[in-house]
Amino acid sequence: PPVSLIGVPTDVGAGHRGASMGPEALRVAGLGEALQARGLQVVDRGNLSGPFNPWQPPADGYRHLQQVVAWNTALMHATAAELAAGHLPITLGGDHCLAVGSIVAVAQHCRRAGRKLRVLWLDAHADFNTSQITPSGNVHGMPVACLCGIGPRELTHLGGDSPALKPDEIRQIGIRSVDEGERRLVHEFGLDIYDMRYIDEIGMKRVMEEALDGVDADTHLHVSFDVDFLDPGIAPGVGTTIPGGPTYREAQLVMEMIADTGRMASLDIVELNPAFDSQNRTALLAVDLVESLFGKSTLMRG
Ligand code: DIR
Ligand code: MN
Ligand code: MN
Ligand code: MN
Repeated sequence: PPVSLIGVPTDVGAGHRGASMGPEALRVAGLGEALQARGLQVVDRGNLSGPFNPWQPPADGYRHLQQVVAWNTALMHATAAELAAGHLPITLGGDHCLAVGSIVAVAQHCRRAGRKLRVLWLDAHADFNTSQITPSGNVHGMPVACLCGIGPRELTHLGGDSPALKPDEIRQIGIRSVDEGERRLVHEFGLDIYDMRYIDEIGMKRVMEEALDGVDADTHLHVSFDVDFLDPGIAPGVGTTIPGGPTYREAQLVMEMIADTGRMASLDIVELNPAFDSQNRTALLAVDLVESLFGKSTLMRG
């Protein structure tokens, strides 16, 4: 299907400024051209607009909740429109709070079409905090919890019904930073977390086989790619680097194995922060990996 790029230039959910520059950095790194070179039809919808970042401390456990809701509402509608048109939407973030809006739209699209949904959450973090347990108040640490029904009503019910997502529809890969209260909550909800230790022990190939198990012709696969998933040595351009992430080769394998399923139908690229990058190298790496996600490989299919 045609691919639609949706720029969402905001950092209202993050603890550092700069992810708002992510969409343009991805464009400058050649994302659109790279996808076209894969033979895809690419439509760049430009950037959504929304409130500026007021840079306030958290209130009642949330930073900038009203602004987060505004951006997510806009993204939910934009994503729904692309899916309804049969396009494959790519969210160009922006911080990871945006996955609430994109995934609520994807989940509704799947429910209506009677399709199964599988979300792959590539991240250093579990993003399963709540206002009670968050160490920061930053909503980019909360989107998975919101999607699973816990969080502020404006986000848990963004699309009307809640929860948007059942815990058994998501697989988290690359996780290596989970806050104390968050750890209890992910166990309580039974989230499937392939953390770095598990990846070290059984290897990325088997991890991906497990994470993709059950994905079939009837499955809508959504990939939520937080760029801090990658090892900071290769991807310094993010706000919250955590050491010990996947290597270049491991990350390529993740993307190639997702491409092999042929089922990816929507994608978020989030948390890229050009203010922490050098010479746009992290954006260039993200583009390289997204090419693999869309089927580029050394020997097969050109
Ligand atoms: C941390 C950081 N767990 C928090 N989360 C980040 O503030 O909730 N997620 N950076 O991507
Ligand atoms: Mn994240
Ligand atoms: Mn993260
Ligand atoms: Mn679909």
